[in-house]
Amino acid sequence: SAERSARRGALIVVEGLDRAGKSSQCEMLQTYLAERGHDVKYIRFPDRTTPIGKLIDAYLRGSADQNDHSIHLLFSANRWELAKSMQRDIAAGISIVVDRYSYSGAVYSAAKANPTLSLDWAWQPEIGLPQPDLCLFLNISTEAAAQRGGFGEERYENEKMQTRVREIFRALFDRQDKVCVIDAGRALDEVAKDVHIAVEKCFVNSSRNEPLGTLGP
Ligand code: FDM
Ligand code: MG
Repeated sequence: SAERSARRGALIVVEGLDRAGKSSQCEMLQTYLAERGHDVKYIRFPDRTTPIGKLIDAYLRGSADQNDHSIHLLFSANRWELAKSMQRDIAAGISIVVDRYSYSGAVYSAAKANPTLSLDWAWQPEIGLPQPDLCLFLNISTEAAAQRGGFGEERYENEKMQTRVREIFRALFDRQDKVCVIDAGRALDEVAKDVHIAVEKCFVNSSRNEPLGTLGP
């Protein structure tokens, strides 16, 4: 209806540890929404295709080194360079499913335990970015994640880092609203069912009658 097409899209973020099934759930969610007549895009951070993204990719693969603060700001800049196009899409009625966002950005950097890179410091450059309507946190134990095919080759893919990331995700999500924690240690379709329920709730939420917000402190 005219009323529906006048509505802005929703910004839905999927977060979690490595091996939590984020990418699978994002793809399934994109299909689910498209089948229900929504215009929907799926994007992921880091977006390794931009010039900044290529620096991040080299860092993650271990072919380049970066200072902790500098790589942190590049991850954030990688979101800022896409912020305008995300806002445009949302205003045009397109919903976006985002695989990792500012939460990963702050948490992975803070997990390095660099004394001058606190979670608070790490969050600052995210302030002002588009505010998700919903953040789905796919929660999985470190052990269960490790059982799912073990760790990969990239930086951060080790047990020590993952355990810290897990703790800091919890601390961050304690103080964020619009977060839905989902038990991701189950079969894909069971997890997907809970994802769909949370997204349906978000879609009927009246906050979508207001413009897309921005992340606050
Ligand atoms: N990561 C991801 C960060 O450290 N900061 C960020 O801002 C983002 C978006 O990059 F270890 C980390 C998380 C992960 C790595 O992510 C690559 P993918 O989803 O595995 O490609
Ligand atoms: Mg990974």
